[in-house]
Amino acid sequence: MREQLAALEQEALAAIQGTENLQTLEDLRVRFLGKKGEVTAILKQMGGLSPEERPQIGQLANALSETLTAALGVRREVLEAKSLDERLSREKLDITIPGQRLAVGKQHVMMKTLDEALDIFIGMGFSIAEGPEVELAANNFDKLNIAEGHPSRDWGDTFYFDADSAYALRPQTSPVQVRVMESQKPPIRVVSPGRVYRKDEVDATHSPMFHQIEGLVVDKGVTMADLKGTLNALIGQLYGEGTKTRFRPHFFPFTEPSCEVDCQCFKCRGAGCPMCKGEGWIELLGSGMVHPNVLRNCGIDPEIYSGFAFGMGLERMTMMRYNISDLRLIFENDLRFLRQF
Ligand code: 2NL
Repeated sequence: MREQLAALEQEALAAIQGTENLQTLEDLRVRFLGKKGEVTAILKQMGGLSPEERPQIGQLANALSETLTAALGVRREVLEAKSLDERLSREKLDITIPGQRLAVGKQHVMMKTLDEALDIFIGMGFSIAEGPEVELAANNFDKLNIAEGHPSRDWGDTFYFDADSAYALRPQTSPVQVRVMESQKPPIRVVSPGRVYRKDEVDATHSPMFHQIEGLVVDKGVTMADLKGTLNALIGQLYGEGTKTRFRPHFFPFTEPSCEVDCQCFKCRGAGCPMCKGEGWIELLGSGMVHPNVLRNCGIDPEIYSGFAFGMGLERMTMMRYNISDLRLIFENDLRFLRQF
């Protein structure tokens, strides 16, 4: 039995030294020291030994166990270090390779105009309201006092979704304000920015999709003076304090009275130039006192409340501010153009 143990030690140590990977090393541990391992097998035969020999052999067997455990541990450390070295050299980073430059985007030129305008409105106490781009004809037209048969309801002008003309892409953001009036009590002070859609052919000044900001104020005792004061303040902040304005009578179905608002040409100061087509004035927006029918349609009593509203196109404003000659440039997303702003 002594010889058996000695032979086993030789064999096991050689195998442990000779192994090159951690899995084989674990297999060896099981083979020699496991519950059904070879050392255990020898110990189980000790029943046949004499009482004098039994403790001696037992001691030898235990010593062999310890020797092998130690040898396995040493080998494990060696192999683990080796495998770590291999991984480190395989995964080595070459920090001299040039990095990939991140393409940093920037705000779109029209959103700059929008942010600027919204800042001014927020400064005057307005909040911002948004709503769906696919709207009920009721909100797009009926409640805004735009009667059946009005040209803007025509299939040639509006993008409808169904044969009954019940749903359409909103042709202005007024329906957002209809929703505000139906869901909030006066005083109301909101602006609604967003995309609007009309069946226009694309050219230098038209696009079937464009952006608008509309504004609405409803309270007791709101008059045309509030409209003028608010819009003059807006134009003063947009184009410089003291910019002259002109309120021309106009017609909209949803306001009465209505007016279009011009400012004195900021390029020629009124003398007449290509910018204002020799007029000396530039048309900026449409506005008016909210029609009593509109207030009533939205659940507000026109005997108690009055209001004013206005709407303006963002593309035109952007084109004037940044001297852009063709509206299509704004939507073509040519980075050479967009990076300028
Ligand atoms: C334009 C100018 C305008 C409004 C929009 C409005 C909204 C409600 C009630 C009354 Cl909820 N009016 N919006 C008023 C005047 C002008 O837009 O040139 N539109 C074609």
